[in-house]
Amino acid sequence: MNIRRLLVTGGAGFIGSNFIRYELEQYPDLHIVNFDKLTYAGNLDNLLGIDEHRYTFIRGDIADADALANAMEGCDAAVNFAADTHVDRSILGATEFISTNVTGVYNLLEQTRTKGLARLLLVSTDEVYGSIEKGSFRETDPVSPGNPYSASKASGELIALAHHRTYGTPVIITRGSNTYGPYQYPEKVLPLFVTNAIDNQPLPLYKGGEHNVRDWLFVRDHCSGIDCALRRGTPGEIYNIAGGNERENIVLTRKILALLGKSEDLIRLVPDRPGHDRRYSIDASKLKKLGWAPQMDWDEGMALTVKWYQENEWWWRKVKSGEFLEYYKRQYGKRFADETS
Ligand code: NAD
Ligand code: TDX
Repeated sequence: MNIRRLLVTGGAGFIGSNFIRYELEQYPDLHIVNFDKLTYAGNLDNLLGIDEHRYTFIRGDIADADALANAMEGCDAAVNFAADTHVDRSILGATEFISTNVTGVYNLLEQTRTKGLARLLLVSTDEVYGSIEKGSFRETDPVSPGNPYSASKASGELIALAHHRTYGTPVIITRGSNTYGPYQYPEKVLPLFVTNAIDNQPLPLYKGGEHNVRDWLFVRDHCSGIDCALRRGTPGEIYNIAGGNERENIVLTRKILALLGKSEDLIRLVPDRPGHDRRYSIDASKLKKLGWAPQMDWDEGMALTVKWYQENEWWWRKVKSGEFLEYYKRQYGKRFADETS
């Protein structure tokens, strides 16, 4: 599929900014339009050094249909990363999650249909399946989201699938597993624990969830998976993107501390996340049949990622200020007071 002008929504966030770099590197004739609201998680520092001749930035909200329509003008295809993405924040309040992850997705579908775009790829998550004790979910399994974030993502997906069936809208959905790498906002466990440990601050590991399992996917592998589904996938289909690196949270935590040469005394077992999903696991053989395979080994990816945060304090120290500090207090203040170890 030949794409000349690609709309990327949410391209100033973690995976979106890595995806823009990936696409510009892979396709020399491609122009990217990045449409991003710049919420607390959007950060133009993530895109410093991008070739400005092949890139346009527009600030806007996907829940605003008119602004989105203007940004889409002249584009052949769109990839949506724009979302409210943090489970713990969705538990504190989910209004924004519904606006962006449901209404925003509906606007993308409507604009894709009316403007006749060749493809819309919606970046979704393995969390829509819910937790699984044994084995791995396939794309044909039912969704069973367990928190407000994953429920909002599943809602957007269902509207998209119905849109495809009703109007033939050429939408493709990917469900990626837990992603790690450079430029991840430090509310997520990995960058939070790495940056806290660098500062000798405690690591708030959810007690009862120490043995919960996540499947770690390096961000570049997530980007190549999205690219593969966008260009080689079939409209109306869903594709899992799995890292193939299932690790218990305690194993991840110890790995971070070992890479930084820090003591395990920094670990604090704090009250658990309500409704905490125990294990995520997905089978990516459908996407692998299209030619995708993850390239990054977990040990290498972890070493590279931890090193990136060590070498880029300028990036995360700016982020870990203002709004972040207020959030941190709200999220962890009482937890640290109630800690059980
Ligand atoms: P992020 O929180 O780092 O970035 C989200 C971006 O979306 C930010 O730039 C933000 O400003 C923008 N945004 C938010 N609301 C918007 C709106 N209404 N209009 C326009 N822009 C808006 O997110 P991320 O971790 O990069 O995740 C990107 C996508 O991948 C999300 O859809 C998420 O559900 C999905 N995903 C993430 C992971 C993960 O582990 N991080 C795993 C699987 C799937
Ligand atoms: O302080 C913490 N302590 C802790 O023990 C945090 C923030 C998390 N955790 C645990 C909870 C989870 O078991 O670590 C695990 C990972 O937590 P998050 O980084 O919040 O990710 P998760 O809830 O698994 O969701 C992520 O993966 C799927 C992304 O945030 C989603 O956007 C993506 O869809």
